[in-house]
Amino acid sequence: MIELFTASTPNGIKIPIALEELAIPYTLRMMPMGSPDFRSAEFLSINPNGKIPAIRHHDSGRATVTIFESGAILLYLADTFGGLAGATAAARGQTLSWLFLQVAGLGPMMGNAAHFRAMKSPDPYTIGRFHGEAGRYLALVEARLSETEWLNGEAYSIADIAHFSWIRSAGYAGFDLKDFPILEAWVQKIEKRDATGRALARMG
Ligand SMILES: N[C@@H](CCC(=O)N[C@@H](CS)C(=O)NCC(=O)O)C(=O)O
Repeated sequence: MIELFTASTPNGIKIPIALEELAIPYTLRMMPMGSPDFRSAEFLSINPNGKIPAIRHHDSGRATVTIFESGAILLYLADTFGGLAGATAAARGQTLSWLFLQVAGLGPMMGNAAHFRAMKSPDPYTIGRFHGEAGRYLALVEARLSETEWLNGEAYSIADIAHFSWIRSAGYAGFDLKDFPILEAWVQKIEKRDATGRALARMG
């Protein structure tokens, strides 16, 4: 059984989507932003960085496994339960490349673009820097998806799940997906997947 500590945020929804795709049973421990649970001794023992998502995997007969960082959790689930990481070496390489690009690049840039845009007196340089970089990443993913249906070039994977979770919320960072028609169609396609629907419904 997987115990998932999460919230309805772009990083937080990645994990239930992957769990539903892989048909892995899980219990939800919802942690609304600002909750004191983020600083609890129990949660810090799972993620010393005090951020969601994080998981505890209770596997009968084996030591309990704890994992934090959304990219690490996605990879753990794919490797442990099999699937969503590319069936060939080439596709796995592309899955890892696009997954790491999301967690280290597109995610932080979009998060900062949204954060600084929401300030009372936004600083034009800061906005330009983060909005510009986030837009560059969106264009990069759009260009990739103009060549291949899914990011790893083979099949739907944890790389698509990681990007989808952020790109569907691009409006918060000041983008309109109408300006990225290929991304918009790809987001709609992922939203229509049964597993995505079940995950988003459970997250509330
Ligand atoms: N690099 C981390 C980022 C995690 C993260 O920033 N989580 C946010 C929500 S999306 C959070 O827990 N914020 C609460 C806080 O910082 O107190 C990942 O990919 O898991």
